[in-house]
Amino acid sequence: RVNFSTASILRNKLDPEWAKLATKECKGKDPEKLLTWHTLEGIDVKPVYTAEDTAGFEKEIPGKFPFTRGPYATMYTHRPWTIRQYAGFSTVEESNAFYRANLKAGQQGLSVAFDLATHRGYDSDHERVGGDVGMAGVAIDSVEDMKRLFEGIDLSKVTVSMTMNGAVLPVLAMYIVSALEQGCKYEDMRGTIQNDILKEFMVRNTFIYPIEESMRIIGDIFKYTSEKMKNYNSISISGYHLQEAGANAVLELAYTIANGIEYIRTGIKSGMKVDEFAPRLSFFWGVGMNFYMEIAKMRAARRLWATLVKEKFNPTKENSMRLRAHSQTSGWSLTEQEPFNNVIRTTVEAMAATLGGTQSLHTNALDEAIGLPTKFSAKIARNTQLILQEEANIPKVADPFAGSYLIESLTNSVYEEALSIVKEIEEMGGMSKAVASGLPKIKIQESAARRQAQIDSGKETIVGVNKYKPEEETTSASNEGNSAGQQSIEVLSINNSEVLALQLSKLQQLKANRDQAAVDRALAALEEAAKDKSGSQNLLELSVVAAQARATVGEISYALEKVFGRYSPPSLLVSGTYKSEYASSQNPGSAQSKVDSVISKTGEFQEKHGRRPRLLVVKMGQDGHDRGANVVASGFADLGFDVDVSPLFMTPLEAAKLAVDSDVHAVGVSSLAAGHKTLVPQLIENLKKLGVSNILVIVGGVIPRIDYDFLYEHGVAAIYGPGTPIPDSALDLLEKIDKKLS
Ligand code: 3CP
Repeated sequence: RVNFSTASILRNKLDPEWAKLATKECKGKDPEKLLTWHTLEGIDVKPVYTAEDTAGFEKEIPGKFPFTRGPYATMYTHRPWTIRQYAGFSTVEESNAFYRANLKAGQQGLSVAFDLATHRGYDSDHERVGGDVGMAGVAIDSVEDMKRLFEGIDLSKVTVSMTMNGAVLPVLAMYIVSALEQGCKYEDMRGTIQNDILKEFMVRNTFIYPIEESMRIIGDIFKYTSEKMKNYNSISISGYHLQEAGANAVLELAYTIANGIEYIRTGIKSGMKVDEFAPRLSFFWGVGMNFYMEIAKMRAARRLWATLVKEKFNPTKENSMRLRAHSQTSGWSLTEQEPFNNVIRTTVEAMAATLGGTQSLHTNALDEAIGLPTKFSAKIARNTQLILQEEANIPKVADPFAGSYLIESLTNSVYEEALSIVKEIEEMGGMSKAVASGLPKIKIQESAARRQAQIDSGKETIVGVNKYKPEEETTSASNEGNSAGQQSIEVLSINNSEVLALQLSKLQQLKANRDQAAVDRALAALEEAAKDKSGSQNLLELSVVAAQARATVGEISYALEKVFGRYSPPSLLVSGTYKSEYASSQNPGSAQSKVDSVISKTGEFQEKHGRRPRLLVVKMGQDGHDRGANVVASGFADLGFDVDVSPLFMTPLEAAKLAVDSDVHAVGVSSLAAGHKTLVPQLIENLKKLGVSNILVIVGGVIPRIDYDFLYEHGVAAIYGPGTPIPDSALDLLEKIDKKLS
């Protein structure tokens, strides 16, 4: 295949003939210095590639080890990628209607989004989840909900992916029971369960149990599905969330592959041979705006996985080494400002994903930085894929970028860089140990802070946000249409209290009509099996029995929680990265930067008030998306604020008490899961009840503009939407605190 050492040497050289021409065009300046692109991944991309850059590469074909060119020989020429849009909101009735309409309109597979209460293993009536029920996904409490979710959808024909990790046992069990009660046989159940808990500990935070116990659950799922559900993908090892949390392409790739290796070890530890389960491991990539890099990443990923699985586990089946992946265009790349630009971004990203050879794809809707997709925006997102499949002829050729001097060379560089990170993790004893040490989380946070600094300083362009800002903004408005003369787009809003009331009445009904003794027996059996450290009883098998008896998500999760405990992560924060990256992103000799001016203002504040401005950044409800919160917290700290970060999953009362105990000037709420209208007013109410009137509450994250007035009326001091540079929000907050104190 590749002669890496030759490739590495060649990579840094420019073709001499070209260099001569370029020097002339660049008027004597060194073209290498002038034009080389230093990527966030630490790779230097040259301005031009020639045959020299691919010298030493062996010829490869798709469908054959090491699968750089694709897992199948014919790729899309035989079967295009699956158009699989991720969706779920409100009640099972509403989500079911949405799925059926989408399937009718050209969508080919389902991908279910569950609400955060379900993710964290709570029933809708649990005291910690009120604001989350039905908001960022569909609410599921029992197998009756699950059956209704798939009513009229033949589970032996439509492949269903479920994004579920923490509460994977009850949710997968309920899916299995729903399929069986529909008449679907085990071997006809086709689909994917995300089930990737390691990345939850790194970034996404919807874990329930500690690492070791969570890995035992994964082993049980591999075992059960490999015996009974042979066509079911037992895991979706996810880089997507790492990218969304700020990882660059190389970090995303390396950590995902290292997670995959750890999962193979988990399967072997639970008594299987690698070939019994590895063919059904699947992957999931985020695809952002870094077009060439994303294509190279997907090609390098297949080669890296195949090579490492072969080397470490010596499988006999080719399929054990074949990496198949779903991809999602980047939610992070979407902007609240000028949301129609997001259609273009998503198209570019979808092209990278398909040219990179994805098996299945979700394209984001244009309004996802603002709120939940509407029917209108979902249609455009789906049509983006249909147009690529049926108008643009992308499926007509397998791996069309093969042989490109740039892409082959970049594939090689990404491979090498990622391999060295995988080795680092392996030297730590594998990913479970690395995760426990906190290293991957910190590395990803650093990468996120660096990127934010590049955007805030203008080094990285976001059209319509930090460059080419329009005079008249397009913004979200009410469903009725325009407001204040601005162009507006519709946003979907969910009535949380209606969904909650419906779920509560369904739960009551379920509990009144089931055989309670059978439920108690099933839950007791689960608890006993959890206690048995030898793991002789399969926890998924017992969860299926409990789901059949109509035990709820919360009850099944709690039976295990009683034994395993509920994991609470330590708070980790990077320091100094934002400030130093901002400084190095600036043009040399430019005037005092915004960062320096905020730092001197926080210094003046300290002199005037005797202490630094103090901010508590909080995450409330079950929303564990903490990239924004962490980036803001470390950015504000670099600007001279004292910053506290709350534990995840606070109730509004707990957050208010923490703010008072920490004696802060302001509480910054980060909300990405649509819980703001319930949770923020409750926080302010609780602060008042605690007798505090001088703590400002500010809000950031995904907040639709139509909710701004509602939040201001409830006492919010400021809202900083996506795209607000950190120095701007810091300065604004500083002035507001100063005014309040004066
Ligand atoms: C495909 N097939 C082929 C060919 N192409 N056969 C011959 N020649 C070809 N060229 C066959 C396959 O072998 C397979 O059959 C069948 O066709 C389907 O193809 P596939 O590649 O397996 O495609 P699909 O069923 O769509 O499965 C794709 C993967 C799956 C494997 C990636 O895991 C998947 O769908 N994942 C989706 C994950 C997802 O939706 N995640 C959403 C996360 P056999 O099965 O018989 O082999 S959303 C998270 C959002 C953010 C958040 O968390 O908040």
